[in-house]
Amino acid sequence: MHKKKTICPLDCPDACSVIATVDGGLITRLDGDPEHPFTQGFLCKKVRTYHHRVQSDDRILFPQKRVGRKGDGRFERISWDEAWTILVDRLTEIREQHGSEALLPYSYAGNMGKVNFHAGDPFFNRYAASRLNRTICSTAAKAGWAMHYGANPQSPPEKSLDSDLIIAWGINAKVTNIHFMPFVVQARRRGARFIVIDPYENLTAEAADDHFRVKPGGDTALALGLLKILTEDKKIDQEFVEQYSEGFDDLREYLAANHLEFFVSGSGLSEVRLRELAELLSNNPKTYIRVGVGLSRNTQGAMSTRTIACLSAALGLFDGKAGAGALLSSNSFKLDDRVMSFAELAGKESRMINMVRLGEALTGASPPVKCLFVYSSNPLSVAPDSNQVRRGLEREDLFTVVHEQLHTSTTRYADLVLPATTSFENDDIYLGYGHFCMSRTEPVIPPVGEAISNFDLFQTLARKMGYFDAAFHQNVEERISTYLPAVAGLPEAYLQKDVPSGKAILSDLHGIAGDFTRFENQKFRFSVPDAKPGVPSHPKVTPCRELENPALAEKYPLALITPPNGDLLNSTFGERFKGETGKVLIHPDDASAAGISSDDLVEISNDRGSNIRRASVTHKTQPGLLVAEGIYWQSDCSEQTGINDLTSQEITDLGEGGTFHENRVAVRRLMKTE
Ligand SMILES: Nc1nc2c(c(=O)[nH]1)N[C@H]1C(S)=C(S)[C@@H](COP(=O)(O)OP(=O)(O)OC[C@H]3O[C@@H](n4cnc5c(=O)[nH]c(N)nc54)[C@H](O)[C@@H]3O)O[C@H]1N2
Ligand SMILES: Nc1nc2c(c(=O)[nH]1)N[C@H]1C(S)=C(S)[C@@H](COP(=O)(O)OP(=O)(O)OC[C@H]3O[C@@H](n4cnc5c(=O)[nH]c(N)nc54)[C@H](O)[C@@H]3O)O[C@H]1N2
Ligand SMILES: [Mo]
Repeated sequence: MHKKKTICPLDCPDACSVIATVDGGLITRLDGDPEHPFTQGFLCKKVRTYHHRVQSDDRILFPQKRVGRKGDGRFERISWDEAWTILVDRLTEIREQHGSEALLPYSYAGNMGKVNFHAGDPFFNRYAASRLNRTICSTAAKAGWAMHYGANPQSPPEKSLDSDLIIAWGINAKVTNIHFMPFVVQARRRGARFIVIDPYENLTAEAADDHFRVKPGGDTALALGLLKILTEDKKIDQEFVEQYSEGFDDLREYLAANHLEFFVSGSGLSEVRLRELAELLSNNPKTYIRVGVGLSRNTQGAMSTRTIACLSAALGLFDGKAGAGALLSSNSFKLDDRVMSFAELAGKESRMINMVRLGEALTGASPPVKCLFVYSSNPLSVAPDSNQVRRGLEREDLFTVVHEQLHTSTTRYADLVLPATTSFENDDIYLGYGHFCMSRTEPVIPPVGEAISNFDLFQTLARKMGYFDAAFHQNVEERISTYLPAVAGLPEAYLQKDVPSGKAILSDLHGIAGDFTRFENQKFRFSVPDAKPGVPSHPKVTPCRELENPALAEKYPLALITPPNGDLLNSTFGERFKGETGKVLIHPDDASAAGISSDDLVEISNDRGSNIRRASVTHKTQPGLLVAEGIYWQSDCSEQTGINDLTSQEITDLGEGGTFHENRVAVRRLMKTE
């Protein structure tokens, strides 16, 4: 028996260091690493049992080809030799007959290791395939934030230890950033207040001192209302504004030109509550705001993070004082991911397809997509408008390859399924985006069955396709060595000596993070006139396209948000809940209007599709708002839909992100339970 450290590969800000106990070649136990400053010795409930997934009977052990109809999920085992032959023949034929852009790669965050995340990029560039715009998660939030704050490193989470007020804004930290919570607990022991700003009382709000129930998409109005009160009461940090920022006057003029009532009504809160929050902020210069991506998943989502960045700056939270700060995504190391992608192999720039619009791409792109190559993603469940994605995947003339660890909702539509290793079987490097550490990892166990990593898949495929560029001859070690010099913030010592697997390396940028007094030649920009045509230069209330569409509101009276729950990581672990509908929270007023009681099966629907869930009638949500947590898989019988049958392919105001939390729907009771 021995122990070995690795890093959790899941897409989560915490990027935990995990201690695996290995006995007889099998992982028998996983624990959080007490030496990692953010993991602090504990794991979330999903990852404590992750080894059961790694060693599950459901693992795909060999390449397989489809024998039934698309969607049936019937496959037969083939050899890797046959798999390579099929791949090379089909990819060559598709390029000859339809051009290289007929190939669309589709990948996201099944594995956040830098090597494996980007492993396909050089191959697809060399083939000159359509490029995938990977916008499904946080591009809107980040684009909004960066417009005013720049790409500077943001306030480290440890700063909250000295805070008097901690705000979780649009983030369900107890579920999605659980290792932030010990900091909150410690600060509260010292007397700090912890508040949550969220449309519903999520698990984090339940544990907080107060919950401000903003309306979905109402954050811009809320933050501007707060700014108006604070500016007029002379409670903003004048010194920071004068010395370390520019453009505040434009914003001040806009605030003065609008009545407080305008912002109050846009926020969904009462004026009394807004003033309470303004008072809390002005009484607590040591405020730390943890900003989530949840508030950016609507058509004005980037504007929300823009406004919160501006509010934080006006409060002086970026002047380096103890206990003050705001964190959306740490930017702990400055990276140049292009080094991993080998863009120069492409020759020409091929067309870009937004991953949020996969449904559209598969059913209507011109020239058409003829091959979809999926790895590290489960698009049938996670991409919006699943109905259209499914119609695309059903196309007989589409050749679909899925490289996966176990059969998912998407593999059912594959022509070729290839076995993928898990991170426990790979080398990689990982960077946390909710803290300031990075780590190297080595395999904990050998590959299971005939599984290969993303990296080995694309290196081998490239050579079989006759690509002999230097990039395709690198091993993982060499790929990492190409990359590391492009990583700013990496301690010099790291490059010179061996660092053990899973050990945390703290970024050199940690000391200056979140502190404009220490950024060279950088000012916080409250107003950015030259950003992009059509984008307001300073924060401004602008309506959400679907939620605030009056014609739609008449037909579909309720709003729906679809945030994660604690059992799933996006759709990963869906295999543990096959056939599960998931719950939908509904306010008692809406429930009684529709004759719905708790535990009734209800159908939620709109023009895009429908999804059946079990009702939970509760004051945790607000009137007019349904909350459906968790992306459960569509079941093996194709009748059972997923939550993304209801979500739209509309994109955000900046960053071209997904709008998973902006949906108009209707709801009806299906049957009474005994
Ligand atoms: N257990 C678990 N952890 C996860 C994930 C998971 O699926 N499960 N997913 C991971 C991934 S990929 C990501 S990107 C992160 C995402 O994690 P978060 O940053 O927490 O984002 P979301 O979970 O989308 O939403 C967070 C909260 O935003 C709220 N929200 C929705 N609309 C609005 C709004 O208009 N305003 C405000 N103020 N709040 C709003 C939702 O109600 C929800 O409570 O979590 C990661 N961690
Ligand atoms: N309704 C709704 N939809 C959402 C969201 C939401 O809040 N609401 N959140 C969105 C967000 S923030 C995100 S980030 C996306 C996430 O979307 P995805 O990145 O697709 O995430 P997962 O559902 O976790 O699927 C990852 C798949 O990759 C596989 N995998 C893991 N590691 C590897 C590997 O090394 N190689 C290969 N080949 N496969 C691997 C896993 O088995 C899993 O099936 O979902 C989005 N979809
Ligand atoms: Mo995400």
